[in-house]
Amino acid sequence: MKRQDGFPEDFVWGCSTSSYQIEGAASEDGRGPSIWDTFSHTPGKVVQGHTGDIACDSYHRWREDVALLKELNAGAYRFSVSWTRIQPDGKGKPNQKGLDYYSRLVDGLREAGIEPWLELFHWDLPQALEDAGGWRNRDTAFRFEEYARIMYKAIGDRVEHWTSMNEPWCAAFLGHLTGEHAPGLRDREKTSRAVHHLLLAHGLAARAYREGGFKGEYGLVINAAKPRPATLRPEDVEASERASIERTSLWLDPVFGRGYPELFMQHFGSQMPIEPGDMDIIAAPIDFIGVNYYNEDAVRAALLSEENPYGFEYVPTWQRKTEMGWDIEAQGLRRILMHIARNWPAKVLYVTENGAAFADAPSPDGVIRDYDRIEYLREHLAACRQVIADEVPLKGYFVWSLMDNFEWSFGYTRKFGLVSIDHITKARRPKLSFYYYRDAIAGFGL
Ligand code: IFM
Repeated sequence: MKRQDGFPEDFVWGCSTSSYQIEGAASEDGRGPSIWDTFSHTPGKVVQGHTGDIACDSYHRWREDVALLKELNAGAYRFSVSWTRIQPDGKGKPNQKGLDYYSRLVDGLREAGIEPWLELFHWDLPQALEDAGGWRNRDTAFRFEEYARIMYKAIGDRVEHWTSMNEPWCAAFLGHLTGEHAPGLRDREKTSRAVHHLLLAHGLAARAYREGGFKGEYGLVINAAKPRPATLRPEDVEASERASIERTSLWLDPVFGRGYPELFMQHFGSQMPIEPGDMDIIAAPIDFIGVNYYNEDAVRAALLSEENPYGFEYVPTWQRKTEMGWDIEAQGLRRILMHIARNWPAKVLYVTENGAAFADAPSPDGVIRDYDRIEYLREHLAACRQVIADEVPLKGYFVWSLMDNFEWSFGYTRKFGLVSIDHITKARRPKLSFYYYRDAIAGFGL
């Protein structure tokens, strides 16, 4: 059944956040340090020395967050678990206080009629595991499985939507190749090792979920991208395909049992620590792909070389940009969803993140009139409606983010929220986009 605005009645309307970005309470109730605690406390890594020590204080104020979601009439809340609240050293006996926190949150959401969408890993790897080699070390994948099993056992009866991890591309490439993210390394071979072990961890955790006999939906969330070709000349069209490998097929091909993309293997295969049986584990069946989409780039063909193994370069574009410097191109969302639906046999797709950072200056009356964000959301929701009409199995949409939060190496200087946070009092204040999204959920947004 379709609503008047063209969205199916059972479309999932949600908001997303992640543990390190919102929780704070960094050393409370037995939580151990993660790589993001270390990274943010390292001078020069995060703008203005910001850290997630207090963040939005959601660890204490989660009831307020749930009340906001209820006011929106959101159907789902996608949040991540801080691994070091559960296992402060990344292994062994679980910390009951950490489990209790997520158990209370899950119960609070369900009482408010909001489905919890739980994500096991959103980049905050236990520092103790990093000290033992992090994602470069095969053992980390098995530690992840152990942690996943703890979570399934503790709240698998009350959470019906699980994702193993968020944007493993960022954990691998920003963390190990460009050094912009924790652990801040710059090494191609370490990146390749991280890619394989992240995927192995995903597969082990997905398999463990099935073995546990749980009936919920299980998925992987990626920040898929396929830059459009600058022109329709065949060489640019081919360059656009190659430009999408590391963000898209590198993750989806192995998860759908096709092994790693050939071109990636030609260049980096010798660095991939693949052991017999790994590819079968990675291909454990999943129910959905979560797609995080913010922007689309454009590329043209360039000479293939060791420095440019995929033979493409970015070209200037005309689109307006957000405060991240990212182009605003809602048709890019339609294109990436179509691309995935055509090329991988996913039963269901969700847009698990979409949103925009803007400066959001409050008016003298204190109201944040974030019409730029409203326009962004409206255009991207229209693109979702379009792909649904084109029979892409898109079943839900989550705004990034419910509230302004710790935007990684940008600290609190980039604001994506529907709700602003007073960083002294931690008071929450809805922006106009909050009310826009409430209308969109009710069917009046387009
Ligand atoms: O804040 C991040 C989030 O943690 C992962 N996806 C992109 C968002 C905006 O940069």
